[in-house]
Amino acid sequence: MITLLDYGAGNVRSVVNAIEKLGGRIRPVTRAADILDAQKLLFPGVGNYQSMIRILNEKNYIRPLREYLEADQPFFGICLGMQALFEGSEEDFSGHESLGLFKGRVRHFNTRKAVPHIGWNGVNLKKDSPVFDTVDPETKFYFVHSYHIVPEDPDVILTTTCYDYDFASSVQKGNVIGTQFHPEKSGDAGIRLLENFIHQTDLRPRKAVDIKGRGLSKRIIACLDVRTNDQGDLVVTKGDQYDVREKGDVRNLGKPVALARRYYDEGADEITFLNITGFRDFPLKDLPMIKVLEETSRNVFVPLTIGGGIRDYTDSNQVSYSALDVAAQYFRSGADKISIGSDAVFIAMDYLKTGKKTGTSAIEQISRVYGVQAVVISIDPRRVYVASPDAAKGHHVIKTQFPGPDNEEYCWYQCTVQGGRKTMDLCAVTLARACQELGAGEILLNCIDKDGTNSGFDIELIQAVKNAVSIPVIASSGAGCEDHFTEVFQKTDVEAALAAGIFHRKEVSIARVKRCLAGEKIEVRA
Ligand code: 1PR
Repeated sequence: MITLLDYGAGNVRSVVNAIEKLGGRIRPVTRAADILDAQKLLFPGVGNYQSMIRILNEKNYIRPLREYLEADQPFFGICLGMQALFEGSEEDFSGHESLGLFKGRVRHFNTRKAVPHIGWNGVNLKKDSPVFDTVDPETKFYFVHSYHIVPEDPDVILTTTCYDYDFASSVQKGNVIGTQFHPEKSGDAGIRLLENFIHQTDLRPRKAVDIKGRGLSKRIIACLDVRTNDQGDLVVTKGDQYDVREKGDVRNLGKPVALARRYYDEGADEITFLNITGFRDFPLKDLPMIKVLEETSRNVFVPLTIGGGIRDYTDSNQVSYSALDVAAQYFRSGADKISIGSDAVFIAMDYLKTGKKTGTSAIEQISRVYGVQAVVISIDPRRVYVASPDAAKGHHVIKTQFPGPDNEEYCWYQCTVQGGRKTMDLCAVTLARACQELGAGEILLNCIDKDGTNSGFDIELIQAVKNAVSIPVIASSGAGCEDHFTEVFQKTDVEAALAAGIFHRKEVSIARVKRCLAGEKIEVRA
């Protein structure tokens, strides 16, 4: 029996699904006494350290947790669940009591690389621990965090990972284990780690070792644009420059859950669902998408992002829901990140007009509760050609290598909302920067001109946005062959590339893309 400490933030569904898949049974902690009764305690934490520690204090969990840990009983802390073992965090200004089992604090990444550190990275193993039994040393695990632990005692370090510099990526003392990475999101290797935890009786490390792992991978993301067709079926569709109809009908490329499973099996590093008509529906009434997440997360153990319709909403009975309510439902259903499209444009325009953060926008609220890494901004820009920089009226201008129809040498990228139906007086570069300031953790950069064309990513757009922000950027739209992925990673510093059409139509497999990248010495997850 595994006792699960769920303090109510983020996606614990995947952990539960993984344990149940392994034949383990879960008992949730509902009162402090359940902690002391546990045989094995699993503490998955996502989001914000301060709100986690506040909740642990409010529920009077600190004292029983300390007692449990000091008795060297089996414990597995994931992400914040590991950070909580230390004496405090730079993310916490409240002065609340932490567990303090290990000496040391949690610090923000001090790097010029993109933060959050998101993606599949290797580990250097320092101890021969039963939890790593049967795990290939070249294995990569999924990380998503802006803060990392700095233990005072090097003896507690189980693994280190390199992100610009080496940091402690997991710890172990006796039967108490904590990982910064998410085993429940790390495919088969992560599942094996959890399996070792639930099935081994003695988890204590046997001896010191020094086994080197690999570096951070560029991520390959499969994207599923989902909507209801005219017959009322929820289908994966795909547009050409956002037009998803062919001879009047919505293109039907398959079922969302089955297709996501296929991409997981084929080695996708992440899967993104975009509910493309979410701008006119209300997600909390749109139960099929919630069901899609619930069913997908049962068998798919890589990160899931969901977008479409995430905004404040008042229903016909005048009941109001916040974007935070919508996001919370998605996280509970198995999503790891939410993606905001149209609403991000409105939020950014308000912010740029006043120069003030209200603290109430969807971006600010969701990142405050769930952490910046949980908030992706999906940008849908369209290229606008101009004869001179002045004609762009203050928008970020690019001197393009691909002149316009009237030989214009300059262009800017205009934001759109409602799936490209409405253009706005804002450019993609300014939107990305404003959203980062408001607390977004990643940019999903589409391009309407390129979408579905198979002509390659828009390198000029991608370079401009990547240079403007310090959060990770996912290049999207236009992939037509494996060389396009090589091109985008060689010509820009993006952390990930996303494609839809070529994967749906089986023109190129994810494995082939990765083989091609590996051949060009670009680090990928095998
Ligand atoms: O505005 O918050 O409700 O979110 C709606 C979301 O739906 C946005 O993220 C928006 O990008 C997306 N969306 C809306 N309409 C469409 C459409 O296609 N008609 N899809 C749409 C966006 C772009 C990518 C696509 C890549 C790669 N699709 O998702 O997967 O362009 O395609 P390719 O590899 O085939 O070229 P909100």
